[in-house]
Amino acid sequence: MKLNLLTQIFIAFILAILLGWIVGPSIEVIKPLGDLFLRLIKFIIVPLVLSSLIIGVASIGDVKKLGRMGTKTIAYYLVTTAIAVSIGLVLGNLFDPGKGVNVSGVQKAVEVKQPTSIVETLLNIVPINPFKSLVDGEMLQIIFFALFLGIGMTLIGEKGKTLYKFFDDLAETMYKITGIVMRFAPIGILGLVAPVVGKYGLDVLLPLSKVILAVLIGSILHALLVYSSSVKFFAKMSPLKFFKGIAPAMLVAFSTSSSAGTLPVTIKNTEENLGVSKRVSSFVLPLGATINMDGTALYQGVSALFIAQFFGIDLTLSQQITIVLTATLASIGTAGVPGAGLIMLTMVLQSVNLPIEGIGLIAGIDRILDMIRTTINITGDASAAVVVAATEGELSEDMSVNVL
Ligand code: DAS
Repeated sequence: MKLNLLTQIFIAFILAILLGWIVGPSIEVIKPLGDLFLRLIKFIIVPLVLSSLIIGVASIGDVKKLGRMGTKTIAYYLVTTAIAVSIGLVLGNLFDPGKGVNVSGVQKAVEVKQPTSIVETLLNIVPINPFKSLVDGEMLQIIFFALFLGIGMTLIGEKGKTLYKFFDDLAETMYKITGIVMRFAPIGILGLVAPVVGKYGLDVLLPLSKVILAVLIGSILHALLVYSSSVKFFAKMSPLKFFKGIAPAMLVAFSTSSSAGTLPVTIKNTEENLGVSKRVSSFVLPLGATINMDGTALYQGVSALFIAQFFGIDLTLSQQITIVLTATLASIGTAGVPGAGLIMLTMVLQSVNLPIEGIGLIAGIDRILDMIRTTINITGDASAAVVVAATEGELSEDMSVNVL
């Protein structure tokens, strides 16, 4: 009996948890399988995002409609991210994760790279040399380049046809390659998840279990409250159909901790399972994978309170409002790669004068937190694609849920 790919991925996921738990740290030996899968999905990201976003923009064919879609997309991203960090702060206040933590159980402070300031992050979006941006995989600059190339092609009309055909064929080719790469997902997920489970014993997880719990419960609440109501209200879509349709991408995001790496699957799921048109998915999703990080913002709300409580610092309401603003803006500059949120947490802590060495307290379990927040990040992107498609009349109804 041939199992469909979603079932294979799910079985691989359960197997990985069992293997990691039974075998323990020595399961590390299969980690290269996970690294190979991560490399395969990173190898397709740049040509996929570039070609799909150019076609996404050019196929809109109307700069006014593009402006409207862009406004809706950015507004949705900022509002949902602000809600996410607020939920994180509420749960951080309710759970008091930083009170009475046993220091011996947590990792010593680690050297965390200084993040760029918000102004630099926004300025950095404009590429000085777009070809260098492609080579370096600078996603925000690639998106900027693709947006303007798409707009330019729209403005030159007929003359842009050849270029349009080239990028359209490239996008189609990249989708096909994505399908081939995703056949390797079950093995890759085994190699990604089992070593993580094997590495984190209870001695590391227990002292910080309240942090993990607060992020997990906050993430589930955010998904159930915000995404369910968004797809229901704007698209008349049943939340069950939404979550079932995006489940494969959620599993890949959880396993890879990379929104960018999951992007090919997020695009496939939103088009094939949720009925989002290619030009909406090609526009909304590459943007979201880079600038929309609800899970990360929520995690930063919880972590800021955890660190404040650990050091016995009381955060005033205005300081917590500052955290909402900083985390929302910081999520724009957070790259869709593993561990990016931990680096941006520095900016959030600095905004309210919290000791940044507190980051070392959670660095030890950041991989676990990253799996959870990345899953929410891509689910938020998919909900945005459904909302924008529905409000632009580009959501087809009769979609059975295909599995990858
Ligand atoms: N892992 C990042 C992502 O891919 C999120 C983060 O590190 O916060 O979305």
